[in-house]
Amino acid sequence: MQNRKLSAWVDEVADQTRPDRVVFCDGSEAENRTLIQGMLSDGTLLALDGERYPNCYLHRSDPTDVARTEHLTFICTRDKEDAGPTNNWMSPDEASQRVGRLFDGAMKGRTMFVVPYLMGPVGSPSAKVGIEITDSPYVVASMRIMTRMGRVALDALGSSEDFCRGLHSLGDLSPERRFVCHFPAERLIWSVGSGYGGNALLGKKCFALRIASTMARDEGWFAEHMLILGLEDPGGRVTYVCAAFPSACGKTNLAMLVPPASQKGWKVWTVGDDIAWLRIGRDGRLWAINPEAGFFGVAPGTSSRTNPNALATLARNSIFTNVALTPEGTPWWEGFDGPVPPVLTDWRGRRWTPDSKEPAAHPNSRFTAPARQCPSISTEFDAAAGVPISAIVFGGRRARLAPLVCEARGWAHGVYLGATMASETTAAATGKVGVVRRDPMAMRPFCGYNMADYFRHWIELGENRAAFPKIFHVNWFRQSEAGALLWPGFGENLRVLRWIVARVRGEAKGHDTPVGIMPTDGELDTSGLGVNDEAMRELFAIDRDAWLEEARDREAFLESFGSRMPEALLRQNRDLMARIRA
Ligand code: GTP
Ligand code: SPV
Ligand code: MN
Repeated sequence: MQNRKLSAWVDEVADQTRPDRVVFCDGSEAENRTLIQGMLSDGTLLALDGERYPNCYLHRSDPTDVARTEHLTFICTRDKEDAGPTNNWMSPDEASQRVGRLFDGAMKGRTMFVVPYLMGPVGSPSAKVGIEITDSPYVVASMRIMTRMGRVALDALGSSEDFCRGLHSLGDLSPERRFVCHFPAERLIWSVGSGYGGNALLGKKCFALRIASTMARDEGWFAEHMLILGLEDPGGRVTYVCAAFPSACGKTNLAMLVPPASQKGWKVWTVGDDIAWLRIGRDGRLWAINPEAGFFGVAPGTSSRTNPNALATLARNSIFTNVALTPEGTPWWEGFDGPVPPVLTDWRGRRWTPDSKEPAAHPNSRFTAPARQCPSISTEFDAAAGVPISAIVFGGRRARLAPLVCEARGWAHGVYLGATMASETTAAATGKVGVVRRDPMAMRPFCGYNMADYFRHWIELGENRAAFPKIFHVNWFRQSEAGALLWPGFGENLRVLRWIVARVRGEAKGHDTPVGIMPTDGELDTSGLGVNDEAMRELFAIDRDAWLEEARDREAFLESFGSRMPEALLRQNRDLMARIRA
């Protein structure tokens, strides 16, 4: 191996973890075939029906290990304040004692894989190299789909010492000995005791968000939990939009949106579905790349009605985790096309019938699929410079309060809308589902430093930048008093995207309300939508008492950060209260 820092680290890790053998992954087809073969023989993977799902596999994770574990995720800075009140903190010394030791001999009897990977398009000045050392072949096969893995990453690295190190071991999978630790100062990640998604695929949330967000703060860019899409109008002009929604709140679906028949001539192109790295271009605009190469998408709810592009993407070369299995050997989940099969094997491998009490697929079951297979993949997916962003959209899952769409009055107000965002919790993380919590910029679980400093970074980077994107807030999940969804969502969200783009281009007037700018009558195309006027009114209704309560809660949230909270955001909240009272 050419890279001295890398070989020294690999030796050091092998000395500590004591694997039976060390494999340097090159990302080749042959290497992948050998890995898959091994996993098929030891039961880590099950082959799916090769006719309908060529080169597709099912993996069942440990039943205690099915989602990110935020309570076991730590930021290990010297000073606790630098992690901030929204992160768990552990001192680097304590991490060495409590977590570091769990790697001692952890890979005995196992193979240690060294996985070089590139986050971002080959040749992009924004791309970054990571190295994950892992004892999980499932992680290796997943990283091969989710990143540009192997040779290509080593070539990009050369002899440079600039790479993010991630050490991962399945350990004994015991939740008592499960930790995900981040050392931003050293660009180092330790993950032990979990083989699941964001806990184990260290290029994703650990590097591309938690570590990268600290790099972005230091270097003047953004690492965000955002999808990237291009909206093409009937004239062929494409406008690029980023959107940050919390986990399992609709990023993948919006990124792959298929316009309904009524929206003739419009098209959505997918650049990314989960993470965006944004830099200021020479033209003063914000340019985004998707650091990933695959989708780790929520399976339940994915159907040819909601997301046909996802179904087409996952039909080959994909790994399914914790979905149910039909007797024909095809994957199944709640919300899949067609009638519910009379008998299935559930995500834990047990016989399941429609009378069974629990869902057949785990609510956080996922597909891991190559992005290039997506029918709507953008021609700019591999563009080294990325795409220029015209609008940033924040959004959450809120049954009440938040309107279908509103626009910020300017950059600081937009940062405020993102900073005070709230959403009902989902199955993407362990813990209670359906509880409203503040999830600023959808980054609460993913910001690698003090979120008050993160807000300051946002405000400062966008100050006096005329070419920066406009900021919006959306909510697809508002309900009627009776508890029914008011908005059909999915493909129909295009109508909201169209208004956003019209505002960006100065083609829609909008009207001012206490909470932001909303479409004026007739600006949101509702033709053929099937939503009655009453429901449309409810989707934009502002309940003043509820909003005052909301503003008080936001104030308490902003103040919980103490003196590090930028005054500009406290002022925005006071202004909101004044406008509601007026
Ligand atoms: P992560 O991968 O966890 O970051 O999730 P995500 O933000 O990509 O969410 P995704 O698009 O996978 O959607 C999560 C769930 O919300 C799925 O069950 C979807 O079917 C559902 N969903 C997505 N968009 C909409 C929508 O517009 N309306 C409604 N009602 N549900 C939606
Ligand atoms: C999320 O929870 O936001 C995900 C899935 O995208 S995971 O990779 O597990 O973080
Ligand atoms: Mn996500």
